Amino acid sequence: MSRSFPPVSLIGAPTDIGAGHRGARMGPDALRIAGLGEALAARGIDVIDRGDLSGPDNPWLPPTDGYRHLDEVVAWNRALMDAVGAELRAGRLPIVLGGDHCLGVGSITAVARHCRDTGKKLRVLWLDAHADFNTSDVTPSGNVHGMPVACLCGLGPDALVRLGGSAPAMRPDEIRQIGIRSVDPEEKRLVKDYGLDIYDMRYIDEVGMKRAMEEALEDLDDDTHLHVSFDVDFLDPSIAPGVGTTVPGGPNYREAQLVMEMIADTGRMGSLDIVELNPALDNHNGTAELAVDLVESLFGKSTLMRD
Ligand code: HAR
Ligand code: MN
Ligand code: MN
Ligand code: MN
Repeated sequence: MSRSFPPVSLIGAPTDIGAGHRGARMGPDALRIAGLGEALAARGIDVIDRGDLSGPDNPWLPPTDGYRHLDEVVAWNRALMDAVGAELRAGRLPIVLGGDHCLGVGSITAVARHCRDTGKKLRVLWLDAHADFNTSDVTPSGNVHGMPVACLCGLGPDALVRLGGSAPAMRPDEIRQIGIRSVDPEEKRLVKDYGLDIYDMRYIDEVGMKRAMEEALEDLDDDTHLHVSFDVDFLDPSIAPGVGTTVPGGPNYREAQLVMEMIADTGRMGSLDIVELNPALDNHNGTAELAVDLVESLFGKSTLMRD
């Protein structure tokens, strides 16, 4: 193996508190059953499974003031921020097993703080069908999994925006979004106002995934901590049906593999979220198995003999 990876810690966050469908709470076990830990260990990586965090149940209530379950979302994200921060301080690479994408707030707030404490630059790669840049004023659903990027950039409820103390956790120029193909009308205006760097499917169709990824990964240096937030609905639903909010027209199997291989080639990935997997909607755990296959590529498994 030509690359070496830091020791990895798996952190389960079994909740669907920010989602519009129940079932993502089963994501951590589905990824374990699909062999995530064993697959990484087989690549020579030191893996510890820290087990699951605990947090409030999903009360399944309608939105209040534009948010569903905001207090519960905050509780889960606080627990996750603490767990991710502890792994980073110990020199380990945390892999968050979600859970829905509201968890990106806690995970990335911890990563951003770690970067500030260690003098590193932050680059977030957000692999998703959605921009996740809604606010309580414009959300069509009240589901907080549609809001984490806005919260991280300082636009959202104080309890999430200030989760890590200093706010905002990151600047819009620290994130690149790949695979986007569903943005709500008012959300479009917000992502333009904030100047988000979005490689949407139209752009990927036009220039190809290779060039889109080269641009998204530009200017990484030895001092950059790369965080990958992998929303499984990034993938085309024909290969990944086990998610709550499928959107047609996503990356196919080879395009997704190329994304992961190009990230691995940077050697800079320092943390990872795997979110939105919903085993209740999956077919024989196939989407979880695909996610594990892609994560193996993120950790250097190449389909060609390039090592
Ligand atoms: N944009 C829609 C909303 O805010 C759907 C958001 C779906 N988000 C996720 N994560 N599945 O990307 O309600
Ligand atoms: Mn998402
Ligand atoms: Mn999504
Ligand atoms: Mn680090």
